[in-house]
Amino acid sequence: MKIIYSQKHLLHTPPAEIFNGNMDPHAEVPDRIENIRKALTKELHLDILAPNKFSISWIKKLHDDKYIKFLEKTSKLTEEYLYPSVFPYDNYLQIDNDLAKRGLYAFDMYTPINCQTFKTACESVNIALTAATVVAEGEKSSYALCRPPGHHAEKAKMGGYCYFNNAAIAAEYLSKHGKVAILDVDVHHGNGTQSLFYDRSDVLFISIHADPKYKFPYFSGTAKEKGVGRGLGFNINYPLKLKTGDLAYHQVLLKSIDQIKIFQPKYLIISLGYDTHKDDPIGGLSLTTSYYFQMAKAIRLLNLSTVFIQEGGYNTKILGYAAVSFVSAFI
Ligand code: Q9C
Ligand code: ZN
Repeated sequence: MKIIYSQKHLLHTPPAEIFNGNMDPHAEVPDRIENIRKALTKELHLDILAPNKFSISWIKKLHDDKYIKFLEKTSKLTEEYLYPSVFPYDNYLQIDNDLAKRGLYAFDMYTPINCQTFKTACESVNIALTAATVVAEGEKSSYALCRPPGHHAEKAKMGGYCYFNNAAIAAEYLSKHGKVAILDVDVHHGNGTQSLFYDRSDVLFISIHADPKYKFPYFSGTAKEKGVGRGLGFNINYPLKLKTGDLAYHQVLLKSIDQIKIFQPKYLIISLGYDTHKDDPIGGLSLTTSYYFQMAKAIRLLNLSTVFIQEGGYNTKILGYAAVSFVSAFI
């Protein structure tokens, strides 16, 4: 398995997320990816590959032009992180005020922008696309150590610590070569990925997550969301009760795997979050470290060309162990 990593993510250091009027310390810290990288290289002796550069046109295939320009322009402004305060609600209006745009292109106050944001978000996409090309060229699997994460990012909105949707862009790239299934096992619903493929039948999206009635992103992730038009039936959500443990989780995973088999994709993308762990500070489910080995083993039995894309996971003490447990089943 090839691991794709770039140290540019170290420049991405959002200081705080604004929750209910409070500045809480930001959970999405550089140590997350550093700990995973160190564990995979030291314990499993896996090689690290640097990402290639890809044209911005790959991001433009799924994200709105004006949103991309806004992010690029705002990223030039300041070292201080900028947060939205006002959320314009008629997005067909011509909005010229930059402060208003901050809220137009965001759905929460957890995802601030500074002079490093555009660069690091683009590099995160480069990592995902490199992992996709490695697999398209014949490698059985690859693991993209993406940061910032991506699965909450929508066509024209950032949120949930995500700016560009790394997994969705990798899926779009691979879908030129064949059908793609995306299995999202981050503890949060992948609202961004869902919305980007909601009307498509060539990309299957399945998400297993903590019930959005109680957990972020709150506004999406119910079992009723099944896709529209040609995409009807190609979007599947499994919201789980809080504190769901290994055994109950595994039943749902096996069901998802059966649905992927029926779809017969050429490629599989796993949006991989270790925030399903029982000791994650924001997650809500109760998986054990050793369960990640079982999870990966079941996924491996599909015998598909597979790209792992790092999403969440916020307990920096367990991330290295969780990643080693997961990846051990794939090598
Ligand atoms: N006050 C990903 O896992 N909500 N994003 C935190 C704590 C934000 C998670 C609430 C969760 C975003 C990629
Ligand atoms: Zn998450």
